[in-house]
Amino acid sequence: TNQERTFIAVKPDGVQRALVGEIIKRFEARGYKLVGLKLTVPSKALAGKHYADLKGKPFFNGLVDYMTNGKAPVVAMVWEGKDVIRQGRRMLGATNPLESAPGTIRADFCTAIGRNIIHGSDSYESALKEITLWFNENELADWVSANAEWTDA
Ligand code: DAT
Ligand code: MG
Repeated sequence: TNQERTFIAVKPDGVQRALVGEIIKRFEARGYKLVGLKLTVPSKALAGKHYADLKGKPFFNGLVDYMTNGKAPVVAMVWEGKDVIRQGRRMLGATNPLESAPGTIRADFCTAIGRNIIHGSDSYESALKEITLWFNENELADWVSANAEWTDA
């Protein structure tokens, strides 16, 4: 099924820059369903697991510090809907804002790869891993959107 879930997080710079509402608005307006939402300052262990594939990169320590130093929390979310993993990545835009297409979140709201305001899972396997890492099962809401018959045909 294409009814899938993805992990989306507004990073601390996105929270500081008051872009949480704008980002939620884009996913809601697209027709996606919010099933998980919380403010949290992740531990270094959590951030390290989240970015495990980047261990050894020169920017890894800076990345973990920026995510975990508590200057602002992360807004962790789970969104559900048709093709939401791939569509979510398209809505975010390329990792480097210099390469992000205009109209994407990163192109519209940021300039630096190291402060690119938002995370989105890049595959089904990543989404499953990240949702499990950031949320307990009882923090996810199973609910039927009244819009579903109009958005999901
Ligand atoms: P994405 O967040 O688009 O999945 P990624 O998984 O390759 O990109 O990297 C995770 C984050 O690490 C990215 O959003 C920002 C940071 N990052 C990646 N490459 C970087 C670089 N060359 N310099 C600084 N930060 C970088
Ligand atoms: Mg990634």
